[in-house]
Amino acid sequence: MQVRPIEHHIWNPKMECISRDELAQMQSERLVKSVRHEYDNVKFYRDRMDAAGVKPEDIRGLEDLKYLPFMDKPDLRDTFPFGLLAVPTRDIVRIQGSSGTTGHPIVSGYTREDVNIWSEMMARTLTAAGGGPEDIVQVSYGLGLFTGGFGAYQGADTIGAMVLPMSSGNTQRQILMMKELGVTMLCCTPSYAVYLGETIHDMGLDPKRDLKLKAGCFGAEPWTEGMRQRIEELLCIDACDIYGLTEIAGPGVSFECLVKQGMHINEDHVIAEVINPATGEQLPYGVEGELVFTTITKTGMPMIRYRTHDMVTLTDKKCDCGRTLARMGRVTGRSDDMLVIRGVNVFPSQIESVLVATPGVSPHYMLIADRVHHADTLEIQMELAEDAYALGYEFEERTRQRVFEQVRSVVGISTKVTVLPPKSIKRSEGKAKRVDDRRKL
Ligand code: DLL
Repeated sequence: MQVRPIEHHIWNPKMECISRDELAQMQSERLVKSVRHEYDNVKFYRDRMDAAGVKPEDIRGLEDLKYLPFMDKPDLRDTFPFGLLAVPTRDIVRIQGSSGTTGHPIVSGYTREDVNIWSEMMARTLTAAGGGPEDIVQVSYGLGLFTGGFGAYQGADTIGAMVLPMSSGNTQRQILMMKELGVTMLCCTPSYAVYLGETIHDMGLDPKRDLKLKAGCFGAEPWTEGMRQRIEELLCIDACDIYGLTEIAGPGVSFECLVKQGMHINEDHVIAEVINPATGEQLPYGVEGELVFTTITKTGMPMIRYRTHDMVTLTDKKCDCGRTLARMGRVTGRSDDMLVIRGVNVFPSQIESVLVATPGVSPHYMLIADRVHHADTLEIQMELAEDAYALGYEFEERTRQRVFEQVRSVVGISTKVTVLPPKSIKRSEGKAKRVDDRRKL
């Protein structure tokens, strides 16, 4: 759904529309310089490179990136909190963090310049979604250690918009402020956007009549095209995808423009590679694999070949918006979030795309993996929308059967499909938790 005619605004045309050749040259120069800086200033990188037999002078440009060793989340835990800093702590002006999947916190330290670069990335992001000084931006990502809230705040501040730093939670109050202030842009997780949209309708409000929202930047968790459609219909806006991770900067590492065909990667600040997660081999554009980032302008806590475990496909084709920055498609899953059920790889996004395409089904769900008599089981807990639920048992049965068959045909496994009454699945105000793998207990 395109709510308004597209007008492409570009925050930094010089960088966002740079020629691919010029970009490669710039990335090469920045890589050489940053690898030298990291080798000289961070023991971790020195030890890793020495162990791999690579010297900083071996890295002469982009083509030599493949010789550098990978790093991964456990390296951040092992060096927690300051072991990866490339500058003295007095030069660090901010700490942000994330809980990670296993609960041990990881933190990233930012110099003043790192914060400025991140703000620029988010200024590009909001501009690409149609934002400008005339906008009122509601930040409903958590403001705290999580990068979502501060990132969106900094970006909106940089473009000169009016910022409403709500943070997450207190949904009724969020909606009241959205309405009374005439908020035009919303930043939160896609699952929270759906929840906000449903609550707006439950409160008897009509987004077209009562709100001034035009667009939103939604990310921090995987979502699907079907989910985009739901959000656009519920809130009557353009919903753009936005990606990032604490280790690299925060939100804004890549962002969608209103063409909505993949997220532009801020390649003047990071080098993106896609690798085969099993072998580490670099893959060409157009082939799905694990995304790996190397920072080339970050001075506080730089990252070399950081494995994200996010599965994506890249393209370097120029976008209709005029940007030349390579684009990444939706994150289709995480190499570590993938469930293996009776030997079949299952990504939660596959199930989500079935659910959102089934009439009467709400986009809230839970997947429960378990082991019964040594065999894996997967239960899909889903909800019907209020009006569909009112249709009664027969509709419920038909829908259950339909989801069961669709999942079997798309994913290739039989599941137990449980239909719950409307609003019984816990709503999230931040990142939604959608998988409960009880086999790990
Ligand atoms: O989630 C940063 C962020 C905040 C991005 C707000 C977008 C909006 P972390 O908490 O470190 O940082 O989590 C990073 O979240 O590796 C992905 O697995 C996932 N993720 C982030 N954005 C998306 C997205 C923030 N658009 C991890 N689609 C990443 C799918 C996403 N997954």
